[in-house]
Amino acid sequence: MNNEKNDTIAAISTNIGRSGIGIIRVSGALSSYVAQKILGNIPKARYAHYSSFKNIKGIVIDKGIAIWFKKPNSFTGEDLLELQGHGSPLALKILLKEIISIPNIRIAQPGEFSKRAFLNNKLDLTQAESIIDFINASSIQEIRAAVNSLQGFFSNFLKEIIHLIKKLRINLESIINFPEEDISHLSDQNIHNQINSIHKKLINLYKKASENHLTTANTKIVIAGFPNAGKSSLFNTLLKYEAAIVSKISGTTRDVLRENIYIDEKQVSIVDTAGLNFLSKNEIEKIGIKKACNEIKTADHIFFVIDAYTTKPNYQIEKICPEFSVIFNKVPITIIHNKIDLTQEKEEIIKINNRYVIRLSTYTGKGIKILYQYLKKNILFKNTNCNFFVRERHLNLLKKASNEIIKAKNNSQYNYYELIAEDLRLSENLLNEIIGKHISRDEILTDIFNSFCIGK
Ligand SMILES: Nc1nc2c(ncn2[C@@H]2O[C@H](COP(=O)(O)OP(=O)(O)O)[C@@H](O)[C@H]2O)c(=O)[nH]1
Ligand SMILES: [Mg+2]
Repeated sequence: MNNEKNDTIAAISTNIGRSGIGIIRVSGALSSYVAQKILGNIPKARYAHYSSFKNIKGIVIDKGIAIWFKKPNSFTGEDLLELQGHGSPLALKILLKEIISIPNIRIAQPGEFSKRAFLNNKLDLTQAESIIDFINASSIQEIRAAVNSLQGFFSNFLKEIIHLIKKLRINLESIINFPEEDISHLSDQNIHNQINSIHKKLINLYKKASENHLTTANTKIVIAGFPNAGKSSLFNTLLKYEAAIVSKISGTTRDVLRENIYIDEKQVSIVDTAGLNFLSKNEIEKIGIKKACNEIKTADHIFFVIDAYTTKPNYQIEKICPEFSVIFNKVPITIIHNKIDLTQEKEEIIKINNRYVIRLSTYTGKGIKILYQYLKKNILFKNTNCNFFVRERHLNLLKKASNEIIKAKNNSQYNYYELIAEDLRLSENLLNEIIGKHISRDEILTDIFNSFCIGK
């Protein structure tokens, strides 16, 4: 992204396409000059003015509402002019062309309005990120989470922990710098306890954040299992059409099939895979199994399908599938005990060995309702009061900050005050990086704001 922070920028902020209204935003020191040129005056701040939008020659291009925001009381914190014209893509482009023909005014980069809002302390970084999450939200839950993040839910948790770390650091600095002074220093036990309590808070936040990450991200469910268990039948059932070939012939599904479905407006990616026939000698089948393994490794959740008729009710899939025991410990699994029409078992959901097992039949449809309910309640919307929007970047930094606190905890056992202070300082910096404090590295900001659309 451009470093020219002082440029005045302009962009069409609404979707390009025919619509009722189209908005152009101009932000920066020359916005007032743009207002003079296009409207003939600088409108009273924060009032809606019905005006003519004219080109440099004084010819009217459009008529609409102009709103003038005087800095710092604007979205970007700069002087900002908003022109709400008719939603004609052509008229908007002509108007924008007029604006950027004024010297020192250029088209905004993607996300540059939000970046300026962040740089001018109008938003912290998690709040700025939540704007794009809000725009991209694919479910009501995600909208709620993004709004909460925008209101500062996540950053408030972080700020509380940062405050505790800072307070403790100040105390430690006083012990390090004035050990002999007659000041009442914290006891070693107290230091240890405070670090413990900070660590607990960080772990809780990380846990909450990871849950939110899963509930808000596009969840990928991989259907896996042995050949002929009914994986493709389940895939088709969830898709509500015959996308995958179903047959009695073992090894029918060779390639990975991937489709998106919507459940209560939340997008879920469903993946059908080849049966895990590890003894296969067939080269193509072997490639399919390798592909299946890659999908399993990157799943948010696995539906492991078992043929109730041929497979004994042995739900310890780690034992029947030792190749995957490591992955199965990491990715949550639900056992789909399929073909109950053949075994006369009843449709139900039970918990065996701490894992849910759903007995159903893709053939008769029995138990499918239970599966949907489970999917919604336990996988997609398990945290319905989903507090905030979490990104991979946040989770990584939280994890790193937590690791520094663990080091501080260890060092506190030996009263290594200097080392503890340093660990705390690093942890504090990492947490600050989440909310964007002390971020000076332009690439990070560029990465983040580049995912925005132009005009935002
Ligand atoms: N009786 C019965 N047969 C099923 C059921 N689900 C799948 N099948 C049959 O099992 C065979 C294998 O199904 P398929 O979905 O291709 O299994 P995959 O190899 O795991 O993908 C096919 O003949 C299906 O018709 C079920 O619930 N009941
Ligand atoms: Mg199949």
